[in-house]
Amino acid sequence: MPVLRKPRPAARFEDLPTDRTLVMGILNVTPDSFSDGGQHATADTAVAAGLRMFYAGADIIDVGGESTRPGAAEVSADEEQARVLPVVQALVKAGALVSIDTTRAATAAAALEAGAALINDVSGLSMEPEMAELAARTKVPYILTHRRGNASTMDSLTDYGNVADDVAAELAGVRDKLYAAGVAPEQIIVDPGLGFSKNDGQNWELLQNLDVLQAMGHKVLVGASRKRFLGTLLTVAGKAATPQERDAATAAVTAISAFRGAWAVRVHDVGASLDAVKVAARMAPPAPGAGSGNS
Ligand code: PMM
Repeated sequence: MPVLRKPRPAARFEDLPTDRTLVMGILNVTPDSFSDGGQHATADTAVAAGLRMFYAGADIIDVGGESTRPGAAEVSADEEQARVLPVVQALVKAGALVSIDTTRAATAAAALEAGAALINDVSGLSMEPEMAELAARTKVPYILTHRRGNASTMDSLTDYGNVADDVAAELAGVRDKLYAAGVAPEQIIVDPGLGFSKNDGQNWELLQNLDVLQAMGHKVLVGASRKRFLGTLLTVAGKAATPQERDAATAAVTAISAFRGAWAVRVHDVGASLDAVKVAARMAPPAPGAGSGNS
């Protein structure tokens, strides 16, 4: 007799833990992302990698089908959707909570249809303003990432006065467009967009001043994983650390971001960041009035 497995209930955003920073695992289904490109070039290998992250404890799996690295080649919407949709479907079926990393409203809509629960738009609404209507209509959380220009121009758009203040002000400007389209404040998650139109020093300054973003009143997501500024920091004998050599530094950024109250971190190495998050949660000062538990 065939063994009938009970279908897993779909994961829900509302059920995510609230007593610690969340860990979002990165799943790039692309041939050319800067650190894991080519590893998950087919749906099967991508699903397997996503499941590994899910079983390692990732709270959210962020699936993307177009590389966002500076100067990356554009893929068509059809190609992007052919890459991500089977992966989203399979991970949702396995019980994972999935976000869709795309700058295209049509891809986001198709991924939501396939079961994704969050929109992660690294363009900060600058590519397709229809994203705002989609978020308003579907009421799903929308990750608003700071970026100037596009993948080809962003590296040259790094003129800021005070980078944290400027990023917060520019995000607030886009947020107003989201509000005007009918998106609710609690749907919005803000992200400083580390590495997107920021130089190394500006990335550090943003991490040092996360409170400026937190003061906007939204959840804050930090995406530092394996980024170039970590490679530069870890330079040995004039050679920057490779992306794969940046995971311990990424976990250190996770610990500090979590300690400072980030809502989530977006990382490649889920296990290391989960451990870091647990350390930070244990070290955080107890809420006023909370007992020691030993009495
Ligand atoms: N970085 C990348 C892609 N998507 N999404 C958000 N919200 N924040 C980020 O910092 C971010 C992102 C680029 O890194 P990858 O190639 O490792 O995915």
